[in-house]
Amino acid sequence: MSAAPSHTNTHHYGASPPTAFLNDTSDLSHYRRRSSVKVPLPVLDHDETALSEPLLGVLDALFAKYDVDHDQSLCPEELDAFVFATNGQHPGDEWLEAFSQRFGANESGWLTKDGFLAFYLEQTLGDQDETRKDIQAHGYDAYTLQPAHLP
Ligand SMILES: [Ca+2]
Repeated sequence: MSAAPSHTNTHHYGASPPTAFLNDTSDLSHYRRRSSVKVPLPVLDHDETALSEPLLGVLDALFAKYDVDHDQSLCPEELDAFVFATNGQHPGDEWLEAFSQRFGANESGWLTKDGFLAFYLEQTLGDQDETRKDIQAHGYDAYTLQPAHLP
């Protein structure tokens, strides 16, 4: 009994958190209505069997960008440039050829756009985040699927 009995002031703290929580929630819903807030877009369609329209738009643009000679295919040099920009690696000619043959190649053995999209469908079905990371590496927002420099 060396210390005097403490006052009960501390018990009043219990009243604060619920109020603060309610305020936070209403702030958040207000924030969501602002146009500047990022809305995640799906990378797969509703059935989760095909790539979503927004992702197809991004992949179209990327394929066109790396198809430097506009022959509707990525030759080993073009594909290598794409892979390097995506993950910082040069996988080598053998890998590039096998990749193109596996997903879709033209008579020259070069990756077609269908092949490019087939790869992204397979990867996205297996790991959606991997595809979001890929497009982020190319300057797109991983969640809005928009060019990252746009507001
Ligand atoms: Ca080409």
